[in-house]
Amino acid sequence: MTATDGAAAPSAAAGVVTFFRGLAGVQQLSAAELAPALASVRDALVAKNVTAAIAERLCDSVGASLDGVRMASMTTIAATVRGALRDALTRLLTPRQSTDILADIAAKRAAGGGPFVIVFCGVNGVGKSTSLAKTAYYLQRHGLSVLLAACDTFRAGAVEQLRTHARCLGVDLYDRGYGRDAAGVAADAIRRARDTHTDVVLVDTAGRMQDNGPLMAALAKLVATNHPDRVFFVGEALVGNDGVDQLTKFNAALADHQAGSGGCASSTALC
Ligand SMILES: Nc1nc2c(ncn2[C@@H]2O[C@H](COP(=O)(O)OP(=O)(O)O)[C@@H](O)[C@H]2O)c(=O)[nH]1
Ligand SMILES: [Mg+2]
Repeated sequence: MTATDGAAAPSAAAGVVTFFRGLAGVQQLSAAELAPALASVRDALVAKNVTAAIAERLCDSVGASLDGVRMASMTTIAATVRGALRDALTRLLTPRQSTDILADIAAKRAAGGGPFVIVFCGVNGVGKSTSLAKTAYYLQRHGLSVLLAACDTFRAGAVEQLRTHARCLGVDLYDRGYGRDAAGVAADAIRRARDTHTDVVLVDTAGRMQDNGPLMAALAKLVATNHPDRVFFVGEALVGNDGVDQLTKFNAALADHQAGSGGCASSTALC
């Protein structure tokens, strides 16, 4: 983008408001009058690679906030649309599960519940092991002891990569080499952490494509048999809407396996 492009482009919020300009003379908004403007907003969001389902929910939410609102002037419309958009986005982006990992770890520790276990999953090469190492560093900085569990027992070099991270960070590593059942390695690592009173176990896993049934079942088994406190899905930001497909299928695979094994789906929802 050139400097001229940037100067000419309206801000994102102003851009959305322009779709509502036609309503300037309307005294009280109704669903029918809002429909064309909301349809334009939805099309603009989809054109900007926002998932259709999210664009739809956002517009429904904004529409519900504006329906019946009295409009004094264009200034009122602009402020009302911005407020409705902000509220709708806040509602959409507010996590349903606690994101205060430190508090959750402290709570489990206080209850004597054993090590807090986090599994990292995602497709191949997205940065699972790197994110795991960064998380270990973050937890260490907050005074927690950490064990890395080398449960990518498939990809050549995965164990050595994690060993290097562990050495650089000065944290313990549990590994049993390659070709092992990842669920069993994770179980042994968690046992080791319990015996050594380690606060957190970070479980590395092999990458897998969301459409690969057998590999997804192996991940689901690891999760269902080890009951981690969190499953972190690591995604590549640049893949756009494919990330939603990945996340949905990872979630479905874990939920299906838990339903089959009578497990509790909520404890392992992907974050
Ligand atoms: N640019 C960039 N590269 C990253 C990031 N995270 C990981 N990488 C690199 O991507 C490659 C794969 O990372 P890795 O953690 O091994 O991915 P995994 O296969 O999902 O475990 C490595 O070369 C990392 O250094 C990131 O956030 N940005
Ligand atoms: Mg890895």
